[in-house]
Amino acid sequence: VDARSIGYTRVVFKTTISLPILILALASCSKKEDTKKEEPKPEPPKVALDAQAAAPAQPQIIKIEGMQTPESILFDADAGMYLVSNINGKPTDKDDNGFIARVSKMPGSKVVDEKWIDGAKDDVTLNAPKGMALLGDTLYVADIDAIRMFDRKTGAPKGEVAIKGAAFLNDLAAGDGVIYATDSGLDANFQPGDAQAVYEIKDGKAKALIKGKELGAPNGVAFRDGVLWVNTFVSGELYQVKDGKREAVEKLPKGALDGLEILSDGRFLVTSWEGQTVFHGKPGSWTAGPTIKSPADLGVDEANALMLVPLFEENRIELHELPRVAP
Ligand SMILES: [Ca+2]
Ligand SMILES: [Ca+2]
Repeated sequence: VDARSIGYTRVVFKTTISLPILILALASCSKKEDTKKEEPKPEPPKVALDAQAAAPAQPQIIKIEGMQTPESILFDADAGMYLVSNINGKPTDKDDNGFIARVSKMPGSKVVDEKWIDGAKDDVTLNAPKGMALLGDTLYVADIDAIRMFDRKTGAPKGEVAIKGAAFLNDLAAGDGVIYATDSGLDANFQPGDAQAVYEIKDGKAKALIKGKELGAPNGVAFRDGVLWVNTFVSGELYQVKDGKREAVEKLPKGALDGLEILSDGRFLVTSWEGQTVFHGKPGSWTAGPTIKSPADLGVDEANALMLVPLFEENRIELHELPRVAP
């Protein structure tokens, strides 16, 4: 468990910077008062101070190990928990061994319940959990060809919505009283087929908003200001789904897109396996962020200015500082 707990580099960094500045301030104060009576006090260690002041602020990365093919992270702010979906095996295998881990939010993030929801239990079915969304008291989890529901507080199973013809349900997003779901339509060899779709789930029923081979393998989905956004794993595109059509289609600088989040200030975050990064910006204007290998479906904790990234092929999650807004 100790290996999963994390450090406080940010706090240490701030402390080392502030101490010499404090000494300098005290030294200069006393110098003004005492110049007539005493000899000048020794200069503070100027070289050391300059060296510390010149040190660049290192981006803080918190790594939490112990995951098993993590695909998605969702911040449940009410619970103060980062939920991590763990496929634990292949993303298309119905092996009923997937699980949802609960990681306490920052500061002091650590795994508090590794298998909070556990497919290995008899009363829980969870094969290869991927995207998640919260709506009311319910946690929704995409799982190959079904969307499973759980009690948001206890994790107890609450049923499922099976989607006929679904092959690779991937990400979920909550809208106005509905859940949106992507189906990447990938087979076991990651080839996209007929099942590609974007669904709306309402009152326990799924309806395809758009479906077909030309969708580029829809992956991340986000809903903001009445607009439904989707990114794609195979074609590397971002687009809106509107009235059964793709609109405002654009390619990002790199492909194999996975996670999609829209921040409260309107900026988009898009993870790219090909770019090994998180792109941030707005449609038409993208900047690459930190290097992250196999970055899957990220979450955000805006109060702590963090993006929460599962490293699909590394069995860990990383918490990175949110990109700052350009001055
Ligand atoms: Ca089970
Ligand atoms: Ca995904």
